Amino acid sequence: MEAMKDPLKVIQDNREDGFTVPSSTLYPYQWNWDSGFIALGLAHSRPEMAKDELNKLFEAQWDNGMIPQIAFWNEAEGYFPGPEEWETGNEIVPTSGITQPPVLAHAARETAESLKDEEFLEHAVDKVEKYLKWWVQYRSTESGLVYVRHPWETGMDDSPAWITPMENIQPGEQEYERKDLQREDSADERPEDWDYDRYVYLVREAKSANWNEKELREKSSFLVADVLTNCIFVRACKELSKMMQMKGREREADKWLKTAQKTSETIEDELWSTELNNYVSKNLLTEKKLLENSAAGFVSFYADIPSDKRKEALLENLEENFFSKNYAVPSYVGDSYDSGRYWRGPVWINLNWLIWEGLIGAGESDYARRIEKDSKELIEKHGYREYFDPEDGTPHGSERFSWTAALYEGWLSIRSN
Ligand code: 9WN
Repeated sequence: MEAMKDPLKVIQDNREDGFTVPSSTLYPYQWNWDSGFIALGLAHSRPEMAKDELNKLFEAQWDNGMIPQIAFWNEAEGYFPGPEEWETGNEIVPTSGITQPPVLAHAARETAESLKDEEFLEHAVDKVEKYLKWWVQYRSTESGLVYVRHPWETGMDDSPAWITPMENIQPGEQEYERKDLQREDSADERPEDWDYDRYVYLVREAKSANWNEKELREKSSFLVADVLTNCIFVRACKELSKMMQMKGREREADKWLKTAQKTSETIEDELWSTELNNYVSKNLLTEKKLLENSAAGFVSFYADIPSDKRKEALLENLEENFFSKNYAVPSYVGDSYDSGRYWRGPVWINLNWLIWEGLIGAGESDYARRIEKDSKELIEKHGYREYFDPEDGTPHGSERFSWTAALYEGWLSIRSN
């Protein structure tokens, strides 16, 4: 059985020159938050590998501070949109023109602590600080929420929460060739052409604005304060603050804690849904909440956001709607639920990891244990797959998926209590 094999073997097989591709078949380049999860999973048992992974990602940082969603270090076939579509003009390496949630800050702090490597810590602080400043300068609302301008930036690309904001986009005829449908086993679980037309439209819209964030703040057809990205941003600011403390930079450490605090308070004020007992995202073009019951809301624990009252309501929702399937945690429950379709229901190991970590921090170890147990069982039965059916565990998407293997390795190397 796959899982009886060493998870590190999967990582090694997916390893290129200094970084790991998420999957050698479906995603053959370096992805931002994938590398963050890979480094998080390896930080304890293989910190040198985690360090290489992060250093390579840092190298792709733009002059303005953004760390892109994809760095096209290598030549590969089979992925659309590739560098010729993005044409971002980045000098060091061709990249996409959008980002992903900043998981890398947490991964960098764990790696630095594990390695006790001053040089790496110094470099990581520089890079992460520049990146988080970019979020604050170019991607924040006045009230302190961060926002995304493409569903791919959320990492949960096909979440039902993006249906309403995408309905406002009129993409017209877009010419392009989808390459993700070449694999017959997963083709009918991938986003539909309706979604792809809009994904491509948004890429071309941003390209025609020369990737100018100020201009895109005014004219992007998609502007969403994604709850997941906000929670990961809050945690990232706290992680940067810890790294600054490790360097004795107390005043800056304090400043980043204040940034985290401001965003946390706004998440509390603006993103809570009493109807759903969950935190939700908000469409900034209409100022309306996107009322979908998504596992993203539970990542609030990871950022230590919920007050006691909300914590109780969240746990009730988790127990009633997300623990009621055979395997925790389905990525979404609600009208558009589909147990096998991409981000519309299946269990994803990276989300499970964030929720698990948050619940441990919140002292909810029983809930956390269930998530760890289910995740391990899915992997041990079905291998290092990209996502799993929450009802019967059917594995889906790519095989030998890197973050699944790395986070499994992480669970083997850290105990949950
Ligand atoms: C677009 C690489 C990425 C993940 C995302 C996941 C999927 C890409 C795609 O694969 O997205 O970024 O082409 O579908 O949704 O979370 O980072 O694993």
